Amino acid sequence: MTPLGPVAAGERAHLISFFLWMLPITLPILIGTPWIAMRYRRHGGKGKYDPNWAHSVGAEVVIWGGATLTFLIVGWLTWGHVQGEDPYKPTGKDPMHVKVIGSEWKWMFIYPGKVAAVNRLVLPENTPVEFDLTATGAMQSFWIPRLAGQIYAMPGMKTKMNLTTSENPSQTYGFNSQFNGAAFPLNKFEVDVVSQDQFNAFLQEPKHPFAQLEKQFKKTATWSGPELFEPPETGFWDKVAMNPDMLTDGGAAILPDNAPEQKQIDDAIRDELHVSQIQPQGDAQ
Ligand SMILES: [Cu+2]
Repeated sequence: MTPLGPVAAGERAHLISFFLWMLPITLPILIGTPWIAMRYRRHGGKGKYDPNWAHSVGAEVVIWGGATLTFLIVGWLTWGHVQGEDPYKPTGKDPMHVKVIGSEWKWMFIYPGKVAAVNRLVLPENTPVEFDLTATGAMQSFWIPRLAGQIYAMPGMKTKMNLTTSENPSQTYGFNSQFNGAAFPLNKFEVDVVSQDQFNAFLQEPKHPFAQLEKQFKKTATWSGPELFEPPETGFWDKVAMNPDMLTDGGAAILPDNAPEQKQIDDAIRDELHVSQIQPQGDAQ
């Protein structure tokens, strides 16, 4: 609830305004339900017993009129919200492009022609950014709560999300909010918003060959390799979007029982969640 950028700030403002505009409906229900139950209870109640009562024009007007008015207002606000915060609409002139590939259970970020990164998103401050999203394997949900989101990324499909980064350098995180298998809780990434100078330095950091990324990305469920790689050839992201299987070995989300990788994932999740033991697979029947 502490936004770092204008898109998240707008989302919070709308959440609060919807909450307030719904109060004329929710408050009378929350207060009226126990009050009526109390007043008209069978023993010791104060309400008049009137079994033949069936209709009141006044009550109808208040109930339906109030509800209609509220829905018109909330509907009108929603329309403005949808228009104003369309994730496909760039938040500024000439947004920076980052191409994203969500996979089980890691994220690839491609800065076209510059660098490819895994689980690390570095963005310059005060800059409009357009993410192009796709996925391999299971469906993913891309969310950077303090900046914007969330948008589903699906294999074989393309979508977009636009945001403006924080005015000053900041650090936050993004994650996959779609429950999708064993290592779902590990499916997070760092988000560093840095000055333009630091961003240029980031682009110059030493990189590993892209072929190594491609090979390891296919084979591992969670990522423990290096973070920065040479960028892939132009059009790589589009190729993956057309043919998501090229980046998975049949999908890692469903591991065979006793796969060696399962133990690695269990250990990593245990560390992350600070629990002492994870039930072996198959015990939960
Ligand atoms: Cu879809």
